[in-house]
Amino acid sequence: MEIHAYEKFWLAAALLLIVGFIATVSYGAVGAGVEMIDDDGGTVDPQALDEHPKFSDPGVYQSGPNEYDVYVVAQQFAFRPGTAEPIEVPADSTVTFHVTSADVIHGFEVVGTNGNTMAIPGQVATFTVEVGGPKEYGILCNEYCGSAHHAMEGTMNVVPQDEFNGTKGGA
Ligand SMILES: [Cu+2]
Repeated sequence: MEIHAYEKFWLAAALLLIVGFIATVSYGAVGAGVEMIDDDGGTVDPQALDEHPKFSDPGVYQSGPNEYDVYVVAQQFAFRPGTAEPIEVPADSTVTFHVTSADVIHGFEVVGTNGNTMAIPGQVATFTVEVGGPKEYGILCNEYCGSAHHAMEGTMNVVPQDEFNGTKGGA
């Protein structure tokens, strides 16, 4: 069977596009610092967060040298901590977030980092962000959660190590 030269060309071009699409989707999924959230964080009772060892007093806990755990509760329409008081972490550290919701589904995105997850009642989302030098980051809710969703935001301050005010739990 004779295949016309133009047809061969367009077949090859279509194939190249398919390979290109698969490559960009794969890069988007695993490259570029993107970390998939799975069920590693475990579950909690959203009605009993005040009995949880960490979510009852959400905030920054030290887990090792330059390593911190940050427990965040999202609730209509604020992040604890984050909204009323900024999340404060020292520069050049590894920050693992544990995020859950006390009421409805929220989003939790640390703008400009790889930190971005849904906050689901009963579920703890865990992901790690490497922070560099001192900088102020915005935090956003990016799942529609009610009438004041547009105002649900917060701040994370990366401060110089010698200005860091310490953690909860005295670790
Ligand atoms: Cu929201």
